[in-house]
Amino acid sequence: MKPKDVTAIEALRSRRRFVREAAIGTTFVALGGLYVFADAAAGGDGEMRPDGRPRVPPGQRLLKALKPMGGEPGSALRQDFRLSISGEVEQPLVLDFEQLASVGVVELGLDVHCVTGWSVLGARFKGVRISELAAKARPKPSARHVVFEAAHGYTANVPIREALAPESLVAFDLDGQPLRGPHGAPVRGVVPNLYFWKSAKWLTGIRFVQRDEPGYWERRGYNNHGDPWREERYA
Ligand SMILES: Nc1nc2c(c(=O)[nH]1)N[C@H]1C(S)=C(S)[C@@H](COP(=O)(O)O)O[C@H]1N2
Ligand SMILES: [Mo]
Repeated sequence: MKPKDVTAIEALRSRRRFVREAAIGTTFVALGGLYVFADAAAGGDGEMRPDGRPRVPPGQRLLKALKPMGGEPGSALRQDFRLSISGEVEQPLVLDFEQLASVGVVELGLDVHCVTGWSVLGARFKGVRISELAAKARPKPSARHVVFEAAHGYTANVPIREALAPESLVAFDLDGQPLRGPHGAPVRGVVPNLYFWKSAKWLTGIRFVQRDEPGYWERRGYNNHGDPWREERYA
């Protein structure tokens, strides 16, 4: 290979590295809303998170893509979708898909950790921050927990602080495509800092409550909180 080609390849390599690094934390405005592409959990391909915890929690192995884990699906049609925001809020809301998608869309690279032992790093979810929805509904000071409600009575409870973390989303696209049916189409919760059962698929509601209400799996032997770094797997 001629030295010139080697130089070109080196330039390409460093360009790629630059693009990869530049993508982290970059904010850019796109049609109709704010799009942020950021690797919220880690800052790229590092082994530690900004909070000092390892990127891969103990006892987890990596998969390339989400594995469909089942559950009883709701309608996958965006036109059928309604999201109610209820409970301890000043302004209860019901949003259809269009109204949801007009709130302020972000795209985040998020790590998900399933209690059964698999993790996916940097799954690219597009959606709306739950904190943005809360800003519209205005939780009362009495609100301490959030209950995610889904089709056929599935629920998952999350402490309000974790539900309103900047990386907690209501998501409708995954890796550049509309969410597929088995992953909760048209809209699912994504609470990446807790085990994935907290991320309700076929989402229908977000209810703010004063007293904690163990959800579907939490009443069936899963840990009430579900922190992957503490291995809060089962009760
Ligand atoms: N509505 C609903 N949401 C759900 C579930 C379910 O059964 N019903 N299962 C949970 C569990 S246990 C996991 S691990 C994840 C799996 O999401 P995935 O199928 O997209 O991988 O969804 C969570 N959300
Ligand atoms: Mo799960």
